[in-house]
Amino acid sequence: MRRHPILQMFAIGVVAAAVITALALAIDWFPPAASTAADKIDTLYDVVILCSIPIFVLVMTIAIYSVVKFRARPGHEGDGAPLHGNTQLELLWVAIPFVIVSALAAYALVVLSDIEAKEPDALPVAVTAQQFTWTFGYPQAGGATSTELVLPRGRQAVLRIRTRDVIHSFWVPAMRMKQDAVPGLTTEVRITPTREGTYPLVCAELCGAGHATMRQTVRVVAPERFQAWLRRLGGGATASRGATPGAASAVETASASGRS
Ligand SMILES: [Cu+2]
Repeated sequence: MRRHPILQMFAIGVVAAAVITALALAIDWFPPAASTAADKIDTLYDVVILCSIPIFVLVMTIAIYSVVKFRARPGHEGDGAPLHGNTQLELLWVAIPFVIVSALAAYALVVLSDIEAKEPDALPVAVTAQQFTWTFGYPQAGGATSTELVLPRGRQAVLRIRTRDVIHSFWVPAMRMKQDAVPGLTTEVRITPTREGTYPLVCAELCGAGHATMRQTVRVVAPERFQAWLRRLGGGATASRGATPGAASAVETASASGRS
């Protein structure tokens, strides 16, 4: 006895959705987590996978199955069955996506406000992007700069990002945080590193011929080692001050008056 084609179609769709969703959840999409935001963002991704992949697979199964199974047979030249709108069905397929998308937006908003929450003792770092390099200025070291972003473990850093030329994008995949550098604006991103180690920092916005080479590192160290590093950087700043006297003294004045 032949199974009903619609039932067969849904059975294939449900099995395919289950297999592909399980595969998508099993894949490690991101490098090991190195910030407080990482777990929250990974969970958000899993929820989005759970909501979107089954629907996508089910819709594609119905489309492909219908094309194969219900195609016009050779010699069949008659009209199809006359179809009119179905108000109930249309209301349903507008209402269900509306509820799903609204719920996801609300959840994402909660995660966003959570990972962007300000902490009072955040460490300020001035990030400067330019074709094709990143520079990191530390107000607490007299405005001295480094080509490596060094951060203490367990303390929130507030990175104020500016660009000297075009749009760039500051991205540390291990910390899951990304923020654009936009000409004329100072953008901000807050990161609380949780694990010591060295992580890639990449530019995530096509910014010119050397874009692919705009990669540096973030090094997360213990708080004591960070303070020692900061002192060394500040000590070495005297030598580099001659190069950019205006910039260095402006930062120094700011950090002297607002030292935390
Ligand atoms: Cu770039």
